[in-house]
Amino acid sequence: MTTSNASLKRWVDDVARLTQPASIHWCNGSDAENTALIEAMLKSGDLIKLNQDTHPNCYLHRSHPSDVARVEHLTFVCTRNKEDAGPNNHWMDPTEAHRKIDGLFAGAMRGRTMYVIPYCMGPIDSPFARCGVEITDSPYVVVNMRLMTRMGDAALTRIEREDKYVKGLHSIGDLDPDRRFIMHFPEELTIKSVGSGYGGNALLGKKCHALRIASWQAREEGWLAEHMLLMGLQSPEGRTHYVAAAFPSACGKTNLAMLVPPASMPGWKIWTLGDDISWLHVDEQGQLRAINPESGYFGVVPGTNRKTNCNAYDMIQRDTIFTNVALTADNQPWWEGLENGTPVLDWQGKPYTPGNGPAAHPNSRFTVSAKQNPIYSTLADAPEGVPISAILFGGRRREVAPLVYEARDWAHGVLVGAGMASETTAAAVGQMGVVRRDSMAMKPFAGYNFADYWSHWLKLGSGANASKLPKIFHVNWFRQDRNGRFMWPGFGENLRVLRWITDRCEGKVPAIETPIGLLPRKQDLDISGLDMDPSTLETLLSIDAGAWRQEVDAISKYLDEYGSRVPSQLREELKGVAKRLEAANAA
Ligand code: SAT
Ligand code: MN
Repeated sequence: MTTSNASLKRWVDDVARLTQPASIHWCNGSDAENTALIEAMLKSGDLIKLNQDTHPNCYLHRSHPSDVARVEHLTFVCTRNKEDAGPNNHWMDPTEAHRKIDGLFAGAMRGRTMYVIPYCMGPIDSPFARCGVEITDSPYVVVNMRLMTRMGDAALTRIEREDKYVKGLHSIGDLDPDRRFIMHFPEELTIKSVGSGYGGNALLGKKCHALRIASWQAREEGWLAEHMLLMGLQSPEGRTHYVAAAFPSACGKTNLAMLVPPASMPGWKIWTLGDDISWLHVDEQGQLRAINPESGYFGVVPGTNRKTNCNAYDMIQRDTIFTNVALTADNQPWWEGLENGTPVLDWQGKPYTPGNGPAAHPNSRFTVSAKQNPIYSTLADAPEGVPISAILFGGRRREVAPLVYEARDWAHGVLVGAGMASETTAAAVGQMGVVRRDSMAMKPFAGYNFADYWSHWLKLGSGANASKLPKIFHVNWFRQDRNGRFMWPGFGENLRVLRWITDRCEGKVPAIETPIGLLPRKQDLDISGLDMDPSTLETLLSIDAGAWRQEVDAISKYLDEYGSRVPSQLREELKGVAKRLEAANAA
């Protein structure tokens, strides 16, 4: 097989000349192709068959022990002008970057098969979808891309029609971290990734395309590519609000998107559209709408069980690829937080000894088709997307950030998103639990200068129909008390907070004006049936003026790092918060 598209054919030929594969395979996305790839990987040891009685069609992949997460320090945005990449990105001159990485690609696929994967991010017939082609020497990448994107013949047909697509070149190379680079050339709509076979480093449709390159394209074309889950909240009266929510990696996006309503909220229904990425557009009526560009989930496994999230738990009992989980004696996947079973082999395949670290890697993952989600929204495939009522920003904050607050308006909401901070997690290599600024949860994913990105957000809001703009909220499920215990139960109980949010969207309840935004009145947040004393709720819904003055100073310093490109409107918004804090202090 090949293609009628001359530029694609030429690129594939060029790559083959550089990387020297033994053969070239054009992926059509069929079941037969998938089965053959899995068979081959079982033979080569790339995949291990899990217990087919308990977990039909489930497989385990163990990645190289040095290759278990995204590598932000090896991820580059290569723009002609360094300022365009901004202080939020590592930068390399594009000519230098191509030279360096092409050197690593030279002969990299010798003796291997080169797979050409045409894919579409978003419903195949959506005007908001965008296509790409990933070339890779990893069959694991192919079977994952088949779950995560609309991959194969239909995508190729669209690519041939449009003649515009993102080019992604990937090779696992020799997996040596010293020869590992994830490089983005947004001006050329090109990605080159070498030396890693893991998740976001290798499945180029995901973070590399749908966030870094797409955020760049989105600014040029007037839309937003965001690190946001997408969900519908249906009230017992049958009204559905769609919400997009940005949280950093491994902060519970998948769980929130698949939330199971608590017993205290009968009649509520949740519909999942996406768990990681949203592409947002203002439509002709000035309404913000969103699609999920992905078609599957690459979710964190540890902690998933019947109690925390039975939807997610049920979904991964079949047709799932597990990466870096542990194994029981009868070959069932095992991870920390699972209620039963005993691990005998850890994520590296070594005999498991308790007390010697976790059995499953903390960033172990499942890959599964979104269609397996029991609460998959029928609108997830709608080409026009869904109208957005509310945007949520949230991080992991032990202190300072209250359970929930509402921004005063769009511009203030942009400040709330820009000032977001969160403790780091196992999703990226590096120290864990350190608070860092993570604007809109896009620190690792914005493909251009954050200062320009904030301007773009502000501009998008001013160009939309103000009465139709979604409200913006900040939430924090992760507040801890003095003894380090979580103060809010999280998981399904988060719906109590989401209900307040939809009440606000419908203008049903008033809110309390504070210097940082609008907070719920205690009586409007239902905590019936929760084992929570009133003082805990008090703390969750109050603001510490001293801590917030420090927060404002920290955000101000953070904005300073971005110099003169920072939009003055954002600084004005921050000054507004500072002034209101002073006024409250004086009163
Ligand atoms: O490895 S991924 O980037 O796909 C997962 C994540 O960090 O969110
Ligand atoms: Mn993510």
